[in-house]
Amino acid sequence: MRMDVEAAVAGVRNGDKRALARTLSMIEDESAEGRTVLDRLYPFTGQAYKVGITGPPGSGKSTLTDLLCRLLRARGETVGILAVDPSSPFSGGAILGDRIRMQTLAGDPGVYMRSMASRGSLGGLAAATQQATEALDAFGCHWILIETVGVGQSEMEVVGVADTTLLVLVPESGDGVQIMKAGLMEAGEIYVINKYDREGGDRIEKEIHLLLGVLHERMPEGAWFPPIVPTVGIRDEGGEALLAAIERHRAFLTTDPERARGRREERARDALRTLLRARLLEQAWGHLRIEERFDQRLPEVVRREISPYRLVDSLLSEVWDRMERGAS
Ligand SMILES: Nc1nc2c(ncn2[C@@H]2O[C@H](COP(=O)(O)OP(=O)(O)OP(=O)(O)O)[C@@H](O)[C@H]2O)c(=O)[nH]1
Ligand SMILES: [Mg+2]
Repeated sequence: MRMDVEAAVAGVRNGDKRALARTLSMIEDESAEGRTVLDRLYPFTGQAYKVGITGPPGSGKSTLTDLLCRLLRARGETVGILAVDPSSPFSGGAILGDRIRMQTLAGDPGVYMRSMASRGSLGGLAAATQQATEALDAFGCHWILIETVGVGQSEMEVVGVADTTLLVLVPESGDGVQIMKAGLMEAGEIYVINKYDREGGDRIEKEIHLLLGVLHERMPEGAWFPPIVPTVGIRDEGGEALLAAIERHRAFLTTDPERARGRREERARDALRTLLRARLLEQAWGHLRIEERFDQRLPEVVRREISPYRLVDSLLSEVWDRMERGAS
């Protein structure tokens, strides 16, 4: 085991894609080796810039990820791509399709691509994504693009790992009120209206602009005003403008030292909290066999012999008891 860890650390540092793949698998498996590798790699992280790409299914996230990747490669930058699917415990058809479509990129030594699915993991996909970006960072990727399908809470947590988040909408995403209701508005630092070749792009652009104006008024002085970038992903249109918007946001975050420091702190706090939460759940649920006890005692609740509130208290005290005993 020890050897595995050493080999993985050295391999990742030396740009060996096989070692990186092995490390990412360890992370997905939530293994102790994976954490040791990450611990050793940590001093070499902090260089990559992370961009989250989220939005409703089929809005063009993969198309734009691919486009951004090609533009970055043309500048000589290296790119890591994580395709994350919170909704499915398996790598879904869409991601698989993307993989085939993106094979042109896969042959490029400056690109590393990986899809990640939740596998029903309690530890949380956000934590696994966070860790995966750290491995890619230590591997030397200049940019990490994190594509996530969907727009729910877990997707937001996944893209929360990113420095800049793109919210990809399309003319069919509905009117402003629908977008508001879907909880989409607070999500992005950059709004992309993809499929601008279709009817209604200018309409949705105006509505989003108005909504952003209203939201911005409630923000503190000097807050970032999210730009709206129209794109036609399938025709490679708008990619440069999108990259320029990302660079502007990056500059916004990094040029003011005070803001940059605050941001780093916030990031570290988020990362720690995500990890801690994931580990707590994993330990309580997994190692301490709470699930077995849960199943054993469920019938008591069904028969109304005990209330769920009392049962939860009782299960938790069992967990703490066992943890204490395990620790001593
Ligand atoms: N008309 C039009 N079609 C586009 C555009 N961009 C992407 N598409 C098409 O829209 C479909 C979905 O694109 P993807 O990039 O796979 O979308 P996605 O958001 O990654 O999809 P999921 O990962 O399944 O949620 C594909 O058939 C694309 O060819 C665009 O600008 N205009
Ligand atoms: Mg996709």
